[in-house]
Amino acid sequence: MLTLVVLFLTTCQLVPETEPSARGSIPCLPRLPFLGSLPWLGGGLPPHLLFTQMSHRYGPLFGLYLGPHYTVVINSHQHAREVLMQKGKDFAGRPSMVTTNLLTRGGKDIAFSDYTPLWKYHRRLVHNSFTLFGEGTTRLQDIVLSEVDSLCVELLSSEKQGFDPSSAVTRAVTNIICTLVFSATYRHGDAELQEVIQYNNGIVETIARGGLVDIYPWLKVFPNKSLSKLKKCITIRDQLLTRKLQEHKLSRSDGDPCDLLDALLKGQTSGQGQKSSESKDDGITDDHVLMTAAEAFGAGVETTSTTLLWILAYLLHHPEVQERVQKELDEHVGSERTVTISDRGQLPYLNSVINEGMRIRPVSPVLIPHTAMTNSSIGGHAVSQGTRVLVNMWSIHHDPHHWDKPDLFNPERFLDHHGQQVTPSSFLPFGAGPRVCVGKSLARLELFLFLSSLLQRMSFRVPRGAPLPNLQGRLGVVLQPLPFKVVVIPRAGWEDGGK
Ligand code: STR
Repeated sequence: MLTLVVLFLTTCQLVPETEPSARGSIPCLPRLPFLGSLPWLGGGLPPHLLFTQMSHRYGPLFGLYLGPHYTVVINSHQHAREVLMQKGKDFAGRPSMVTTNLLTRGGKDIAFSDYTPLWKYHRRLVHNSFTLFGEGTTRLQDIVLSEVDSLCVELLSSEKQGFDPSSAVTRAVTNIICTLVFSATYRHGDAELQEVIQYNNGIVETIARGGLVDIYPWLKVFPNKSLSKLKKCITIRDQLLTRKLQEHKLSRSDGDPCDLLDALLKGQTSGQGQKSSESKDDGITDDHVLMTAAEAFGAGVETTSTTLLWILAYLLHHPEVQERVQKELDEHVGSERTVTISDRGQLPYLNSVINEGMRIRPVSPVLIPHTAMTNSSIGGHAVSQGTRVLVNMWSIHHDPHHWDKPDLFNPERFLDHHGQQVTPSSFLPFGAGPRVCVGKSLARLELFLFLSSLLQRMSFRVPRGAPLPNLQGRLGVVLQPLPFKVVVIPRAGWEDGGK
């Protein structure tokens, strides 16, 4: 055994430096032929913690080989800003991966598709369709508020001994996305809504990013339980969405688009969406429309519901924070009316609680991998085209040089001495630059409306004798809290569920 280890360690010194320009002087983990640095990445820690630990040894910027793929890991906000913003275009590419190719029909979506002119047009369409709901109308807010109301009623009539809030929260958030994507609103327990929730869960369970097939694509020829479950869920998803797409095609009108599917169908036949005869590109195809809708679910449901649950978990640990939010709500809104988005400026403490939740438990602790589209540099070190770049948001959000006691839940770090909101430069929960989250403003709107109404109408406590929620979390496709139970206590005026 010892000889093996020694052999192991000596061979890694012998690996010839085949890509000196790509390595530059960025410190790099040892590596072996074929395996790359994988033998040094064991130990069972999830990637965000492993990379944070390594940054203590190698510095905030280091390289490693995921099998054959040279990958740079970024752990400081300066380098993150350089890669995402200053040189955003240089690093806006995405690697091609087996699981995400399956999920998106080879990159016909927004999040995982490589950076091309068609992608830019496609992204703009989606972005515009969100603002179409928001700007100048209160439609988006009405959709969210109606789900918030039902969620409050459901929670207020829930089991008095304590219950797990996650399915109610997921259902509410899923319903919002259903309305935005294909104008369906489901009643509690609807079979189709249940189907959506189920296939989504299946995908979430099986797709956990960074699996071995994404490093060695040839592994996909071997039977693989989770890959086949993933395929099954994708088939169910595609059937449902194809049906919705057909319905939309039949009922199209010339007026303003009423949902995301409608907006994409309209975008297909105008501008760059059209198939151009001189180039190879097919414009926005039906596949693009389907994959965008599918992604809106995955991205819109997992992230928002997880963030809400993290914030609830922290509020259970910090009842004083919960009380202070409620005090702020009582002072500025009261209990006589619904909180609306126009109250956002008046509720700096609540906004800080939301920010602190996203800082301390970012749903995406390591951002989706970027790739260098051209030869470029990071922190003055040369980085060659094709290099993969991982931004470790976890270590940026827990950097002790920028955050005092980073492991402490303390919303006040987002307030200045006058109680005004501030946004520290080490806070990038949605990423930044050309690949910044498309759903950012929708997400912020939802988080605000959900938390303000929930805390206006009820208080959350740990059930008698139950433990406080575990704050460690579990990394699947996003960083999730482990299941926990709450008791809901109606606040004055909300004892019967609603007014
Ligand atoms: C969740 C499961 C699913 O059904 C579809 C998707 C596609 C979009 C993914 C989403 C996933 C997980 C969270 C992601 C999102 C795109 C942006 C978001 C990765 C896999 C984050 O970056 C947090």
